[in-house]
This record gives sequence, C-alpha cells and structure tokens, in this order.
Amino acid sequence: MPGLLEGKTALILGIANRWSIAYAIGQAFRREGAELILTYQAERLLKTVQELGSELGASRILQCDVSDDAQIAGLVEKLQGSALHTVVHSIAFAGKDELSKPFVETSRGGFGVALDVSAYSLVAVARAAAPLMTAGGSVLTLSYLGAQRVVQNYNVMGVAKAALESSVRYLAADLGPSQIRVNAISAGPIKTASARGVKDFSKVLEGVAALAPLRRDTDPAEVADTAVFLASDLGRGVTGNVIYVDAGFQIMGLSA
Ligand code: 0WD
Repeated sequence: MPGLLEGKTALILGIANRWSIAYAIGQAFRREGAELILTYQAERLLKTVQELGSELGASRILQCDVSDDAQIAGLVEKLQGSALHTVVHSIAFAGKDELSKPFVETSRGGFGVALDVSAYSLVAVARAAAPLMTAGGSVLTLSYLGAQRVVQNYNVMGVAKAALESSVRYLAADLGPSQIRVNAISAGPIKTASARGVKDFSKVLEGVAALAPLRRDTDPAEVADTAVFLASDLGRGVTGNVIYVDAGFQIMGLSA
C-alpha cells in the first residue's frame, strides 16, 4: 500500500534532538513516504540534526533561525524550484527567567521575544513558503493548552500560544484560496528540551496522567500521526483548526 505522503515534500522546522516533537513527526512522515527537508536553528545543532537527518533520509538540511527575516528569505531562495506540500513549524522560545517568575512580572523585552519566535515566526514562514506550495498543501504548528487556560509556570508562553492559535485562523483565511490549509496540534505535555524550561514539569506530567480520560501522558508518536493526517489528503477539508492530541486532558474540569 502506498504511504499517505507518497510524492509529497515536507519542510520541517524545529528538530533540536531526538526528543523533539518535530523528530517524531519526521519519522512518521518518512514512514508514509514523504521527502524531508529539515532546518536547524544554529551551528550548535548542526551535527545532531545532520545525524538525525541521515537516519530519516532527509534530502536537504538547511539553516534557518526564524527570528531573522534574512535567514527565512535565504531558506526559500535555496528551495526555489522544489515544490513544497507541507510545512511543519515546531518552534517556540521564551527566556527561562520569564517562565519562572509570575506572569505579571513579564518584561516588555521578554514578551516581545516570546511572541516573535513562538508566534510571529509562523506568519513569516507561511508567507515565505506559500509561493513554493504551488499545488496547495498544509502548514502545521504546535500549540499547548496554556493558550486557552492558565497553566501554572507557562506564563508568557501561554500568551504566545494564544497569538499562535489566532494566527493559525487568520493565515487559514488568507491562504485558503490558494488551497493551503493551516492548522495547529495542541499537544499534551511531553518531556523534551523545551519542556524542561517549565518549572516543575515532571509534576505536570504526573498530574495529567492521573486526570486525563486515557489515564496516561501524550506520546510524541501520536502527535506525529495526527500531523500525518493533517499533511495528507485525508485532512483535505480541515483548516484553521486546533486539534488536541492530549489523551483528552483538555475536556476535564475539577476532579473529585
Ligand atoms: O510538552 C511539550 N514538549 C509541548 C511542546 C506541548 C505542546 C506543544 N509543544 C510545542 C512547543 O511549544 C514547540 O512549539 O511543540 C513545539 C516543539 O517543542 P519541543 O519538541 O517540545 O521542544 P524542542 O525539542 O526543544 O524543540 C523546539 C526547538 C528549539 O529547541 P531548543 O531546545 O534548542 O530551544 O525550537 C527551535 C529550537 O531548535 N527554535 C528555533 N528554531 C529556529 N529559530 C528558534 C529560532 N529562533 N528558537 C527555538
């Protein structure tokens, strides 16, 4: 049986190491037959991303720090001539000090950086990649429940994720006529390098597993399989949505 992404080319931004959600998405995309183009943020990640890229059979590995418009333009320049079908944006950043103090203490600079890297970058990347998506396609980003509810210690990143989810809707409206769909997956907490920046993260994992309807935490592979659905023709009618892949945690209210 042909893979669900056979004949499709995917650009994946946000692999930092083998625990990255973007790496799990790369594995699932590869399993389904996609050609993969990976990016890395900075020189310090190059060796790791090269190793992971060769495991995934990636066709190209290119640098792109999404806080730099020139690097986004340079990435697209290097991709001229290749048709893209899917873009995965799996990127977020907030200063550790901004996450560890009460939200009310958020600095102007820290607020700006978190929103720039974690939300505006989706707009910049989608705009730059759209002309390469000549047959339409799918743009996907990763969000978290902290966009919608107050999650302790998530702070400015919650506000950035709210902006990201809203950007998904506005981008879906703008790019829909070009048959480009834009969606987010709101993943349950997963132990990754980024998650370690959130204070008491292991307590969050325990709490979610105890309360979620499926009584367990989220496996990156199930986030990746939902990404396959959204990137494939099976997801052709879905745009502007935030799909929760969180063992059902977001439906729960108070527990007894
Ligand atoms: O519990 C979790 N881990 C969840 C993560 C639950 C729900 C959502 N998410 C989101 C994150 O907020 C993020 O948007 O998933 C996305 C991927 O996060 P991840 O896989 O948990 O974390 P990680 O492996 O650290 O990947 C994020 C990467 C960065 O890694 P490091 O550890 O080096 O900060 O985002 C990249 C970077 O590689 N990144 C950038 N890439 C390009 N330009 C930039 C940048 N300016 N800043 C960060």
